[in-house]
Amino acid sequence: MNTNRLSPSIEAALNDQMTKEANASQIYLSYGSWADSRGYGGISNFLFRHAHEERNHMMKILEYILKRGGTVKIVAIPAPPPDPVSVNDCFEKVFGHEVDNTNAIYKIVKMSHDQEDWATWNFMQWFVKEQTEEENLAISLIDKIKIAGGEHAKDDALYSLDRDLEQTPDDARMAQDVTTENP
Ligand code: OFO
Repeated sequence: MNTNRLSPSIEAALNDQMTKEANASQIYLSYGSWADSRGYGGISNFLFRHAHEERNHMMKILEYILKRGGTVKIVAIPAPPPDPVSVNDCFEKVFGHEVDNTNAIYKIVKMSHDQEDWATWNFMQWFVKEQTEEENLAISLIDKIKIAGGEHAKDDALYSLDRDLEQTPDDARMAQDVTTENP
């Protein structure tokens, strides 16, 4: 009896997404190592924590495929892109990677909607929310570097930014959580 509750195309898309999350984790690891080697311990700490989060996203998808009776395929993870050339470039690249990942998530949401696979649609909603948070966080990084001077940020501004990021929480505040008492 076939107990696989995933269609072949959704199973394949989820497996691909699992690899994308693993790839995102490697990218954060690689950028974090770059930041540390340039003396930005706070930025690197922030990126390493994020690498860990991406790994957890990969596990969530792996577990979901198994729970739906599907087959997990572990494949090679593509190498991360070349190192950023500056902190500004690093944050812009982080934003770009998050947007790419959001688009990949949306494709699975659409696919599950089209195939009326409501379990997968429902499961993917967690990722839709998570990507909104992560894009939010990446936008706030770009805002911070803009204030520090963008590509022309001076050492003292980068020093404060680095210290600030060490304390930055991993989760961004969502618009839907805001109230008039707590704007
Ligand atoms: Fe997996 O959340 Fe970012 O990419």
